[in-house]
Amino acid sequence: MPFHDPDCLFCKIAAGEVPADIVYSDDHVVAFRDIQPVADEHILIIPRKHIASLSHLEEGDLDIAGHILSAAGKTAEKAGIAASGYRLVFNTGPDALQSVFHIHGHLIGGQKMGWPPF
Ligand code: DGP
Repeated sequence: MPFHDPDCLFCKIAAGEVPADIVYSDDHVVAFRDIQPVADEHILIIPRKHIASLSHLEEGDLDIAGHILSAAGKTAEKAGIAASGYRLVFNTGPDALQSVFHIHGHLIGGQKMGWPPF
C-alpha cells in the first residue's frame, strides 16, 4: 500500500486536500475534529501514512503507533482536556463499527463519561 492512498478520505485530509478543523499536526500525524461528534470534544488522530486499521499495522509501523499515542497527549493539551481526562478509542473491524479504513484514534472527552462504553 502506498504512503498516500488517493481514494482515502483521511489521506486527503492529511494532505490538506479536504478541509478539517485541525487541532494538532506534525510530520507524522494529524489531529482534527470529528464531523459527527459523540462527545463535547471529539478529535480524530491519524497517521499521515495510509494504514487501513490497527490490524494492518506491521512491525515497521511501530514508530507510527508511538507517534499516534504521543500525539494524543499533545492534542488533549491543545484542546484543553488533558487535566480533566479523555479516552482514546480505535474502532477496528465490523463489530467495532469502523467506517473509515485509515487508522484513527477517537480522542473523546470534554465531559464525564460512563463505563462500559457499549
Ligand atoms: P469510525 O466509525 O471509527 O471509522 O470513525 C470514522 C469517523 O470519521 C466518524 O466518527 C465520522 C468521521 N468522519 C467521517 N467523514 C469525515 C469527514 O469528512 N471529516 C471529519 N472531520 N470527520 C469525518
